[in-house]
Amino acid sequence: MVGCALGGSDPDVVSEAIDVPGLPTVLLTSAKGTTSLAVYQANTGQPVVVLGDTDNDGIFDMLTYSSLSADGELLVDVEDYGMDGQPDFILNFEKNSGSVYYDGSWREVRDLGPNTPRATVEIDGEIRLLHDVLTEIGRRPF
Ligand SMILES: [Ca+2]
Repeated sequence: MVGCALGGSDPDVVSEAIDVPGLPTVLLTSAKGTTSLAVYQANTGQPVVVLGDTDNDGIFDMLTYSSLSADGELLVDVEDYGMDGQPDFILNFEKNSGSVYYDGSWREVRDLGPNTPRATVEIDGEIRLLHDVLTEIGRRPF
């Protein structure tokens, strides 16, 4: 079944879903200057793959994919900014570890945990907030 108008009462949100029982759900959403195409795990509704057009120029420029357990628990999350084939940020929830690809090499994320907004990365001897480093290398909110 193809559905539409999932944006609810917000006129700035337009969504189109392909939702077939027993199969992953595909949802195309345009909202607030960004567009995304997402595939969700069939039984849990957790996102598996998200393609993002973060500046709404009609070109997808961000890829996020996740490894999930059968019950939808997030195991690994990978983000590629610019969709250049080089992953930029990896979180491994089983190992409670993360890495950022910065200036040609992988840097370990520090201070992961329940207070993830305070996570940091050491860049050339300087301890920087993870959020700031990800923004610098191309992560865009969407
Ligand atoms: Ca990349």
